[in-house]
Amino acid sequence: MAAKKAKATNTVALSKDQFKDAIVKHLRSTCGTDEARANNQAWWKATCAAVNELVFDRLTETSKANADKDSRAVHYLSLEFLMGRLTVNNMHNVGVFGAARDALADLGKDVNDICDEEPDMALGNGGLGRLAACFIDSLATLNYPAVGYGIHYEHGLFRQEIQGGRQIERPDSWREYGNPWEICRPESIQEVPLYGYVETVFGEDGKMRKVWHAGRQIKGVPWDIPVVGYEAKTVNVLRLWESKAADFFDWDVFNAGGYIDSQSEKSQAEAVSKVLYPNDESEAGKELRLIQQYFFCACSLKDIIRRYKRNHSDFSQFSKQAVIQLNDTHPTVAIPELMRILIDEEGLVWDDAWKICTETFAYTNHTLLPEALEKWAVYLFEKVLPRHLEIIYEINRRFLEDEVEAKWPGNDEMKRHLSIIEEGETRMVRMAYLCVVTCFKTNGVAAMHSELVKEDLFPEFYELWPERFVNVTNGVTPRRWLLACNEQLANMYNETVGTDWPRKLDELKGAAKFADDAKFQKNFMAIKREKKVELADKIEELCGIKVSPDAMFNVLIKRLHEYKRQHLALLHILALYRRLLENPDYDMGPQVFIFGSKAAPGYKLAKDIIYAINKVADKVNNDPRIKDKLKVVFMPNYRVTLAEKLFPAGDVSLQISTAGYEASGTGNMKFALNGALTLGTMDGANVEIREEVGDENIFIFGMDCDEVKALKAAGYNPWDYYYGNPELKAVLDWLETDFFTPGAPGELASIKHSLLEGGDPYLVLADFESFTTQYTAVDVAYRDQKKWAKMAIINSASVGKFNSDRSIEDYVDRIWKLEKVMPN
Ligand code: CBF
Repeated sequence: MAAKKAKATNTVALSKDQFKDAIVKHLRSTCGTDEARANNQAWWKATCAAVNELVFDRLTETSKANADKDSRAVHYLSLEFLMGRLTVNNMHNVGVFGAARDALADLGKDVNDICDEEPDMALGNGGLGRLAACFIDSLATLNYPAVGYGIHYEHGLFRQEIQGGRQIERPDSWREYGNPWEICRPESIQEVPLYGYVETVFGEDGKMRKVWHAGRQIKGVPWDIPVVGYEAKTVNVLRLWESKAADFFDWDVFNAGGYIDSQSEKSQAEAVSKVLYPNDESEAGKELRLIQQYFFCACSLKDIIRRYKRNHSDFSQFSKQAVIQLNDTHPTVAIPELMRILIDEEGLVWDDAWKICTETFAYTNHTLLPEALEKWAVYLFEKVLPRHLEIIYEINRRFLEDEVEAKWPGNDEMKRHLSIIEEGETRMVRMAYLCVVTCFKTNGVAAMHSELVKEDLFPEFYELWPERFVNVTNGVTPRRWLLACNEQLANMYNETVGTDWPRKLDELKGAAKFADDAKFQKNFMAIKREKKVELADKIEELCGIKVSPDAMFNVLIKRLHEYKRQHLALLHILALYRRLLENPDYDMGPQVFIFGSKAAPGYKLAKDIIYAINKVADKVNNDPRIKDKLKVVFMPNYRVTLAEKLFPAGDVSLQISTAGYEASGTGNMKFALNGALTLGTMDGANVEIREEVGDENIFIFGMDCDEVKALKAAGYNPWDYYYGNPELKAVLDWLETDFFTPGAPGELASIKHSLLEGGDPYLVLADFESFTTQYTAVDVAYRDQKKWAKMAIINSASVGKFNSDRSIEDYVDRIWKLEKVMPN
């Protein structure tokens, strides 16, 4: 066991003693302290510096190999990279976790305490940003040439505090005291123009040219985060752009006494990379957001072109060398920017520039929600990016006059419908249309979602270009989401199926044959219990609530949104509570409901739901009448680091979105991998999880997508459900009383109103009965621990498909067409 355990986490790259020497050396030479005086911050930084000795070597080798081979690379443009912490992940990937842990132990330090010093790099909102982080991990692991491009936000997603049950947002400062993982590259600074006007000029050859006279320039300073492949030679780069004033301090104004004004240019420029917009699934609608998008696209394109020009004197090979993946519509402005560079700066004619763009860009759609499909007001574009608007108009004119006219001759209504410019009181640029019109591939993120992208979102575009639409089902990296966060289960799998599974997750299948084995079941459930004990301790530390690890842990962790239906779970909790109050012997096993979620600061109902969960929790957890059979926990400040404790400890994974609304979900995959059973709707990747684990090992409830559409078409009336189900009526009415908010009746009423007067847009009431019924089945199944163990093992062993390495191979095969550069 011991030998296998060592290999489990590492191929040894440094011995314990070498690592010890490296840490001690860096305490002195990097941190300016020594073993006797260093605090944990310094120990952490010295440990990172020791790891970086290996990382930086590989980084240099990788960039040299890529340059020498002039390899085709993918450029993943994303406004969000939700990286979490890097230390443990990098130690595992580079092969020194065991050595580092033992070296620190010898030096009297606990690896967990040291790694706890690292703030989360929370440069993303949720699923989309975390997916980007998993993808760059997999690209490096698979040795594919890739660069991630994003923004070096000064403040990542806000830190959530809960005060009196309500969410309070606090700024997140992830690099206040320096971050050992990033390298500033001033040699690659870029200038970005903004505002101004466009002039038409005629050259001596009589040819017309457009010249954009920018009103402002800002500077993009690149910070590189090394992305370390697991047991791989590749270390790729995540390049994040920080905005600075081009000439940041105006001495003339300062000398003339304008102390404040001299700083204003600087502040305006720095505002661009100051904060991540905390709106998940919805457009921020701010000029600053458009500037953010353009800023990082412009910097990244200049960077890509600079690298391309090292080996090429014209653009004929550009699309063979570079593929640019647009992660959602956020980086769409890269399209007119590349057109502008090619035509205005490089002198290409329109057709040649357009051909390059249509062969270079690909687009991933992550949602069908209309409010998340970005549209920018034409007037805003005109103000901030006047030349880009002209280019978009021309793309649109050619698209409508050539392609739409050819397919639907004389059909003006169709032209209006498909136009990249939406007419109306405020004319808008439809960014998703611009993507689909340009990109050689458009993909959805789960099989069902990709079908809906074709059928419901872009049906006419699909009719025009069926070959452009593909699916790539999401995945998660098993290195972070099993190996690093659940060492106990990882070791058990090493014993059972060998140590290749962190790369080849399908190998876990080998464990399924032990699903009936009593000893295996016992060990598997003992590990689950250990993780639940760890979580219970964390819950007590953070929330002051005692929960029993023997209760069934139901976990719902994701951004707060009505379509994700946290309030459906809340109604069910109220129903259980009511049943227990009416009959203290009501037959149910002890249950804990655990929530973790951030609400966008301006999303009132989402914040009300957080408040309601906390108020219900206060009451339920302190009610002696129900004898601890039910507990409710809201864990504050849900983020990657907390997720790493929650996924391994869950028994039931709640994936309860309205069918047709969750594009994929990735938490569902992480839970199943760690042996939780899904209670979910036929939505997103739940559908594919069910295919993998089998119908008998998952709990599906509620309407499917067709039923949702049919009910909406027939005219959904939530009052029918309210009056038709006395329990539902009772719990909704309960929210209006002051039972949960003594002395303040009506504080929770907004939830009821949204579900009745508000029309219940996500059909919570329609699915309530099916949900509670299926929950009874879950409870019964859980109480048969042998049966449950079998189901949990099958879940964990069967989800090899959801390895993000597989997703990346699908992207390579269907879209990117890359070749590996570094050897395996
Ligand atoms: O594809 C990754 C994830 O993206 C979202 O989070 C998004 O921001 N649109 C979706 O909501 C998830 O379903 C999806 O898994």
